[in-house]
Amino acid sequence: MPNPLYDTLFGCHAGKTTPFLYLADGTAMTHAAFLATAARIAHALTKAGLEPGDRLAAQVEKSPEALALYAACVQAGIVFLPLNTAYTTDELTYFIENSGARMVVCDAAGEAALAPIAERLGATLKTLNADGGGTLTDKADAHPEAFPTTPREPGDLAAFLYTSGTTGRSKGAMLTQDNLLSNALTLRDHWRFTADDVLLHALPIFHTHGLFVATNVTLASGGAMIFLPKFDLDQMIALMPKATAMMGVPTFYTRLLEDPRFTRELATHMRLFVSGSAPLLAETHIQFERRTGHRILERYGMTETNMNTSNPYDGERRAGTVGFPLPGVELKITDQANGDTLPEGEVGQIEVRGPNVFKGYWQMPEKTAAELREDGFFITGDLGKIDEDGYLHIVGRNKDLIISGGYNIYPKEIELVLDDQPGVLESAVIGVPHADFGETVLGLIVPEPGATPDLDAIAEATRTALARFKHPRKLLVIDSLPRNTMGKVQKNILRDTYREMFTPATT
Ligand code: MCA
Ligand code: AMP
Repeated sequence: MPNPLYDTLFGCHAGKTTPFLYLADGTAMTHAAFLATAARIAHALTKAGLEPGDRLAAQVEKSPEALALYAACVQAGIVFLPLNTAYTTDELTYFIENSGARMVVCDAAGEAALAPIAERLGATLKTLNADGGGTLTDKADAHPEAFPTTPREPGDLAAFLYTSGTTGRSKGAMLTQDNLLSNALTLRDHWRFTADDVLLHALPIFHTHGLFVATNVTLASGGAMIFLPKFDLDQMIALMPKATAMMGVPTFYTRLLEDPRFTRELATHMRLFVSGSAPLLAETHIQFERRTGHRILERYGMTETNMNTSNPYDGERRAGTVGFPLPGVELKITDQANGDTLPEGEVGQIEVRGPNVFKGYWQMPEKTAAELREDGFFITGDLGKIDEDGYLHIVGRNKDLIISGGYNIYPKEIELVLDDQPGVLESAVIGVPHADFGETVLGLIVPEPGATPDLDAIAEATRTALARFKHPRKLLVIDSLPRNTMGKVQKNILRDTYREMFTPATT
């Protein structure tokens, strides 16, 4: 009985002693060793009582074992729910509760804080540390290195990824086996990945970019990854000559360009640089080509859809655009008012349909209905236009979203915390340009009449409630928020007023 995602990405490498992961300590892990680790973990999961369709929430550091946990879930038919390592206990509680996770895997350092929550919610708690040890893998070592793969249908769920919303409540995007598999195969072919490729992997593996794009594409091609715990400029420079491809958020590219050691020679062995998750400035694209002779290939995707469009591999990679719809993906620009398709060149909302588009938001039928049309088109919330040559330009967002260093931040979530603080009447959180992160978070606070809010105490409250990357880099007290005649806060005016606050970057 088949399990298409496991069979195509993992099972096909059974018995291969080819390198899969090159690690920062100079060692390598073969495909066979990786699969054996995954199989042992799959045994540990099923022994702990997990069944196909159960959710497993993992907040773990990047390591071969963390990746093997993903493979184990796919092999055992368990829905994998990776979580940003920066999330606070408050944030984690929501994800565990909302997803109904039956197992939570965390670093030993987080165990004490999560234990009462896991117990209250009836989830088993296991640990997996950055060095691969922990209660999950210690037990797993005793298990056989083969696991009978659980059969799955293409429409069965493979993963949940949480994405925030304009109301501040995160939504669990349900991704099926086929969503992940179809996209991995399309990207592999489109970007010409083969078993000869070595991908320089410095992205986190708890988001689409690092897990379902970079990793799945490498697995689908039989290639290898230089698997770094995180982006570290010195390591990137030292290891790039051993790689053939890199995928990164724009911050990776601006940081590389700032370093004089990053030269044309360093990139001669590379055949492809891919950028996504946030807009790549045309200026960065041009500077990169001047320095290296390579044109970065920019693509566009979302948690709910994986990848939708890509610049061409062979044709012109056009700066400031995200290219064309991928094979199998339909894309249209529509009128926000009535959903009608707009003529070429006009700006409207971007809608996509294809095998990559998710199944809906977990237990949120109204939110699903609001964004996923009955005919299968997903309303992305991005605004764009298609130029006369067919390239898609993303010109803005129809959603209140900040993207900082490739991480999405929904202002509403932060405003809810700020509004709750003593002396605060109301607040507005905006994204302002930042040289390193692209955008960063600015919090504007309107005090209650006669009150003087304690900004240090407010900053402390955000630290407890929200992951570090969401913290406002600065809090400012202002008299009032600009509003339109409907009473809606005019964030565009605030963004214009404060646009130079962090440029050039000082924080
Ligand atoms: C770290 N910090 C951040 C960010 N990252 N603050 C805001 N935005 C961030 N992205 C905090 C750190 O906790 C630290 O706080 C301070 O900022 C400076 O950290 P630094 O050492 O400079 O950062 P870093 O550790 O080098 O990380 C920067 C990074 C990283 C390499 C850009 O954020 C990263 O790997 N981003 C990739 C995100 C990603 O994979 N996105 C894909 C989502 P303190 O000073 O207090 O300690 S998937 C997606 O969007 C869709 C589907 C798609 O199309 O791909
Ligand atoms: P996420 O919630 O992580 O799925 O983020 C998806 C959002 O990131 C998209 O809706 C876009 O707003 C943005 N995004 C992803 N890739 C690009 C890109 N190449 N250019 C501009 N925005 C992008």
